Formats: sequence, structure tokens, C-alpha cells
Amino acid sequence: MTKALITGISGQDGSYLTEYLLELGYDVYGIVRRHSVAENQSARLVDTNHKIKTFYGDLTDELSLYRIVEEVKPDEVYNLAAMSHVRISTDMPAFTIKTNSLGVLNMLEVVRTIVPNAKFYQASSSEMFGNSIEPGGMQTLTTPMHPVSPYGCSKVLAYNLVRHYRNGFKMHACNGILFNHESPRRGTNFVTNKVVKTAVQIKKGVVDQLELGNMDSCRDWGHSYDYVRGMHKIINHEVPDDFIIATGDTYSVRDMCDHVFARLDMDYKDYVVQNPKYMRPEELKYLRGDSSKIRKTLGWEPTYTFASMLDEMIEYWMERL
Ligand code: G4F
Repeated sequence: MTKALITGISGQDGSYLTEYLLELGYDVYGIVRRHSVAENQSARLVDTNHKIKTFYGDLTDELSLYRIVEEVKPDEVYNLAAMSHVRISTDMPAFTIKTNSLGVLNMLEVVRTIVPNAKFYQASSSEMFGNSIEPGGMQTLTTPMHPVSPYGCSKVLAYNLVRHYRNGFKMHACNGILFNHESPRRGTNFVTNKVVKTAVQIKKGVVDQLELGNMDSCRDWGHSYDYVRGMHKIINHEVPDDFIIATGDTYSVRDMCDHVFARLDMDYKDYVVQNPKYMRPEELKYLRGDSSKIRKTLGWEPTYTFASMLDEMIEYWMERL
């Protein structure tokens, strides 16, 4: 059986990827960080926990990585672990760089030393582009990377390290440049799930307003379920390479609020207020990804639309709250 090792296995993408790889017949191993509330560590893995093996470790702790990779000897490594919140990266810039850049370097070195023929996937991000846009209104694989956050900077360094290890050491190392991707499992401090959860709470009379930051920024939002399938296609392409995964559609935060509140028979303008606390020092204003390469080369395409993804999230919170 093919052995996959997933860092960040307890996150949104890690949990969807675990389910998909188990369906494909993989042996799945994961690295989790110790959390003071033990239940939170595996909240997204309740259905799969008994079928996988997890280890305590951290990207910044090389010794833990050596021990785990030596024990598992993985065929495929999916590096999904990160400090993934863009605004919080401005509060914790050094931690962000240590985890998202030096952590990736640690993982690449450990893989190169112990299992040099293993395939390596790096969770790269559209945040790397910053405010660069091509004349056609999209970000492509050749769009200059001018990140506007410590998070974006950390991901650019990791992206380049992966390319260097591929070219310099002939490792099968690839980048998936993923645009925003969401689901009911998304952390509720990211804007989609914050909006959906709070709108449902308003509908049920639990709270009476929603505080947001910049409502005019635009994002290309897809579903994590679709994007982890893209990760598997990327890592298993015969030639290690870099790909963008995106829907090619873009909506503003305002559009998203409009859709969510309207589905619940409300007008977002009656409930949403701006709080400067959620503004960023430098905002990334517009993302719309050109995913033509993965569609043509690997036959990937999304199954969810912006609306069907949000509807699933609304249904989830309507049942849960
Ligand atoms: O949901 P967000 O926090 O996602 P963001 O910053 O685009 O980052 C996500 O996508 C990246 C891919 O491009 C990933 F690499 C990254 O790890 C993460 O998954 O914010 C989306 C937009 C921003 O423009 C933000 O300013 O929503 C705006 N926003 C407005 N009010 C808010 C809020 N974002 C958050 N989190 N909370 C607010 O109250």
C-alpha cells in the first residue's frame, strides 16, 4: 500500500485529504501538534481516526520530523501544516516565518536525507502574489510574486525552496498554488465561515450583528473537497511541477454576505458593521486564478460552485446551532 504522510492532518485540508486517500486505499499517517484541549486536536478526524496513525511533531522541531519520517518511510509527503491566518501573521511574524519557511526547509531536508525518492507536495498560496494582476484580470503561474503580509512572504520562500530542491537535488517536489478554499470545516476566524456562522446565529436570535473588516476585497473561493483532489493529481503527475488550483471566478466579501444573508431571508446591510480590528495593514485586494494548466494537463475541475459551497456551509450551521 502507498504510504502518505500529511503534516497539518488535523486541519480542514488535512481531514478532506485523509478521507480521499483512505478511499484510494492508502496507508495514511499524520503529524499533529500538541493542543491543550485534546478534543480539538482531532475534531475534524473523528470519522477517520481509527484508520490512520498520527504522531506528535512540529515543522520547527527537526528531531520530531526525523523520528517520524524514519519510522513511516512515506512514499508521498503532503506538507499542509502552516500558520495559515494572514491577519494573525502580522501579530506573529517571526513564528509565521519559522513555521511556514524554515519548517518547510526542515521537512525538505529530512525527506532528502531519509526518503529522497518520496514525492513531496507543498501547500503554496495565492497570497504569494500580493496585488499583482495580469492585464486579463487574473493571477497566472508567471505573475510576479509581491506578497503583502508576513504570511505571503513566508510562503514565497517555501515555494522557492521547493523549486530549488526539485532542480538542485532532483527531488519529486511540487507546489500547488491554491486560491482560497473553504468548507463547513473551515476555521470560523476566516471570513466565509465567520459570515455563515454569524448569519445563522443572527437568524436564530443568538447574536444581533456581524463585525467585519474590509468588505471590498475579492477572492476566488473554491471548496477544500475539490482542492485536495487536485493536490493528489499534482503529486502523482509523472513530472514534478507547479500548478494553480482555482475556480477562475471572483466575488467580493460583500457579494458573499449578500448571498448568505439572502439565503436566510435577511439583508446583510441591516446587520453588518465594520470594525477596524479586522482590517489589515496592507490588504490584498483581488484574487482570480488561472487554473487552465491543471485542467488541461491533469483533468482537474471543481464540482462545487461559490453558491453550492456556501449553501452547504449554511446547512451545516443551521443543523448544528
Ligand atoms: O478568509 P480570509 O482570512 O482569507 P485570506 O486572508 O484570503 O487567506 C486565506 O486564503 C489564502 C489563499 O489566498 C491562504 F493562503 C490563507 O492561508 C487563507 O486560507 O480573508 C479573506 C478576505 C480578506 O480580504 C480579508 O481582509 O476577507 C477580508 N475580511 C473582511 N473581514 C476578513 C474579515 N477576513 C477575516 N478573516 N475576518 C474578517 O472579519
